[in-house]
Amino acid sequence: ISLGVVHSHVLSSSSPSSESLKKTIIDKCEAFIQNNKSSSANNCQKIWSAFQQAFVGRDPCNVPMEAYDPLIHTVIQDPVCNRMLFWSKTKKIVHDFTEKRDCFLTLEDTLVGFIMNGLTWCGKEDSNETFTTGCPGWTDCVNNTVRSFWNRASAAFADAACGDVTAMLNGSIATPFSPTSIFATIEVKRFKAAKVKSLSVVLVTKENKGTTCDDPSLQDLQKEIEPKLKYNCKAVPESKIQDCISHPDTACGACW
Ligand code: N1C
Repeated sequence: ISLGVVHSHVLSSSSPSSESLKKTIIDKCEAFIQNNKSSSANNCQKIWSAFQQAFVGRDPCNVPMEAYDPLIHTVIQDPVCNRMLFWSKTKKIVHDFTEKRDCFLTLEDTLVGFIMNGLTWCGKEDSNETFTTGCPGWTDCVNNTVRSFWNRASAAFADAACGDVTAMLNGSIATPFSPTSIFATIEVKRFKAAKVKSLSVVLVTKENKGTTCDDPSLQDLQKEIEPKLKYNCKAVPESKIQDCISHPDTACGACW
């Protein structure tokens, strides 16, 4: 069955002032639902209220990922077996690709991922305000508001994984399977052989230079996954993926 996913990245990417975080989130939520009828069981007001209770009134460096449990449980999201695309250090090319085609779906193509993508937010201890500036950065403290959200949303996305799963990794960096990435620390650990049949790594390389599928970090990845889960890796020149981005009629299966 077709889930009729429309890639709505273009619809909203405005950066909100602090008074309008609520409006930004509700607007993005409603825009997504407009374009993805399979999400229409969701209630954007309820999503906002579950979201804000995770961080309002809290020290922005002390928001554990579990704080977002109520948000994750509020969102209704169908799993899409065989089409889930994970990534690490390849954000731009991955989304340039999924924007053009419906054969793969990243977390940002789901309701929560779409809403929060590109946003910064936090609260303050003993205050009911929300902020979109002056919030701790990604590496300033481990349990920061934004990072904990991505950890929790990524965990839910990986828990829902089923069938053949794809991961696009960066072959132009020293360690394509970076041990500190969300992909390594959260997602890979949650792929369960009972549901996930295989993991296919697409290693994006610059014209057959850089790392190969023999890279030690990819050996580590292979060791990490459950033995019953099939693993394969293919180095694909970035230009080949770029060609697929400029020619959206090319069958997805021919892109790597
Ligand atoms: O740490 P990473 O990559 O391995 O995380 C990527 C991994 C993907 O498979 C996604 O499912 O984790 C999920 N994810 C997002 O969906 C996401 N959207 C935006 C993780 N991080 C995400 N961001 C931002 O990208 C986040 O705010 C942070 O700045 C980067 C992390 O990406 P990475 O290190 O390349």
